[in-house]
Amino acid sequence: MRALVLVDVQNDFMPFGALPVADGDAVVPVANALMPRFGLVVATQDWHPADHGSFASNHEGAAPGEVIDLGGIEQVLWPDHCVQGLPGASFHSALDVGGIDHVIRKGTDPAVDSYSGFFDNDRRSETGLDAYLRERGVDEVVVLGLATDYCVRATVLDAIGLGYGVTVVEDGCRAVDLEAGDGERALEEMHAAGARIVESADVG
Ligand code: VGL
Ligand code: ZN
Repeated sequence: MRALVLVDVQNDFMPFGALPVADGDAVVPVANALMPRFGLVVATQDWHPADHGSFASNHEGAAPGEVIDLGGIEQVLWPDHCVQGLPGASFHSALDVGGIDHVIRKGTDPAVDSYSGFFDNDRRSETGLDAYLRERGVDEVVVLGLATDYCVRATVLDAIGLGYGVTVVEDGCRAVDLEAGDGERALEEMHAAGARIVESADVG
């Protein structure tokens, strides 16, 4: 049994958002086209409290893009984004949210970030995604969304580690590319770890 996993298709990751991903809105029609082909569709939603430790604004003198130590883990600092209940945290208005069966909210603990849809970055807490999928007999996930080099990458690597068969829909992903090539390197890393990388036209 396979499931489609839509990663963080939220306003703040769109070109008009607070943490803009170039061409991020291009993933929306890809998601909409694939959803009807899946019996189960799960979406992750970055869902931060305003005092989240990944926000540069919560660290005196810090700027977005800097890397700090947050609870013993390297943390890139970001502009405030996906604040719980604010418009930036909503799914893109053109996303067919009626096709989503379940939403997993992550990044809710101010002390630790959660790029992966499965675990916080410190791996101490689970989001419930693994249990949700297992209860429904899912053994294969098809993943797309934002951003290739952060939340898609982390979700895919964790899914592989948890034993799922994983396919990444390349044209359904876009990267932050803080450093040029980060998105490409993330795709190579996911492939090397065992993910299949395909185009949406090749998803059966
Ligand atoms: C993400 C940076 C910060 C993502 C979330 O969805 O890839 N990136 N928070
Ligand atoms: Zn975030």
